Amino acid sequence: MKYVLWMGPVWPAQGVNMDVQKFLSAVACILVLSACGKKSTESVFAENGALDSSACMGQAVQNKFIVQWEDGKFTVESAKNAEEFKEKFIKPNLENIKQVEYDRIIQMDRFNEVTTSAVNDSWGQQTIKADTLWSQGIYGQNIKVAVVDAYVDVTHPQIAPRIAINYGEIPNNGKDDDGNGYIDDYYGAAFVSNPGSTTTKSPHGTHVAGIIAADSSYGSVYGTAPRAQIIPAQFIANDGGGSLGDAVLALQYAAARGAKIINASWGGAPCVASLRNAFQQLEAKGILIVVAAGNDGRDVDVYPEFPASFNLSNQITVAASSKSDFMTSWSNSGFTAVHVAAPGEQILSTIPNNGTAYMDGTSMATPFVSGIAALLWSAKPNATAAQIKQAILQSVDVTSGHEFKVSTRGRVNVQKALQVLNQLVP
Ligand SMILES: [Ca+2]
Ligand SMILES: [Ca+2]
Repeated sequence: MKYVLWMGPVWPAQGVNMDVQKFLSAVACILVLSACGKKSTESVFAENGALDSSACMGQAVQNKFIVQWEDGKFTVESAKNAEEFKEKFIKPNLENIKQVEYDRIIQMDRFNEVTTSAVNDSWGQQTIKADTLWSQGIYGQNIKVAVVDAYVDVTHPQIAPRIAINYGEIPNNGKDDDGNGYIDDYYGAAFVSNPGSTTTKSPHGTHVAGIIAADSSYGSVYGTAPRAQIIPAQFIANDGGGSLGDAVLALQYAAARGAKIINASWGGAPCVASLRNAFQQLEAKGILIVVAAGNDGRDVDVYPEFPASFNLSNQITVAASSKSDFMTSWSNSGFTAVHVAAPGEQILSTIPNNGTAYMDGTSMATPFVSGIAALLWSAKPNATAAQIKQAILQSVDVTSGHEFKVSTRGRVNVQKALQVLNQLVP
């Protein structure tokens, strides 16, 4: 099982026919693990009886380990092998370790993009009525949204003004000037332990960032929340490779930088105790996570994808609607785990080197909802993540004849969402 960037058009569903039984046993083991009262070197090591390793379809990295500490922090550690790691690392630190998992290689599928010269095409922003908030001076100002994804081009003219600068940090001096544990994180940080050989920048992260917050004063793309601030937290290399450990570190970084919203336009493997724990920590910090449902045309209530199917209280999982306001043929769906639809077909946004491109995917639908959340939060800064989620879910457009196979049956509408939020947060 691999993690994929949820961008269409539809990919072959290879490797995604998850064995439900294996999944269930993995879940059971996670439950057993969390209920486990007595700690030992073996019991905290999730690969050794505590978690069914056969359900972990991503390739384990035999010399790297994701450690979750009792204080909630995650680190990724190295050792020659599991035995050495248990002996030399887990044993002396057992008291402070909550859980250990093998790190796992995750490989994104390739995706298509259609580059285009500058055109004005903001059908998605129009469909969700973003302009009705802009005309009230609500632009997502002061709200930080983390793009936990591939590379984000912070020099793109429409993105550069929207990056959340870490002013305590001096860039490119090889030092962690602000002492936050991350060297030279002036714009953001990258957690890519294996950069691969591809030097052409992946367009995915820049496209996602543009849908959230592209500044239309400097180009043809309209961001949904054009004054929100983007925190780039890269864990996917240009060749589409990444690891579960890097994803967890990127999520942790986003939270430390003050993200209110985390955009997760990716998904995959069932072996995800660390990922779920990381999501739950974000929940405890009041952060909203917006997650792509995936592009396999499947019901994720029946065939779970993660993180799409976690269905945590701080999570909104997003399907992709078409220009004609139907579900796209390739979008994943589910009446329980998927909450809303948002525009995800022929979406114009930014790509590296001052470019623009059309792309399809729940990867593109997800940042519309992240942008909506930023707009709402900037209108009501004291709202909780639960209230923002409630406002978005209770205000969808449900059109007779083309209801969506999502828990709300509808497609997001930020004009109505603000009305609901105004009721929830006077
Ligand atoms: Ca720093
Ligand atoms: Ca520095």
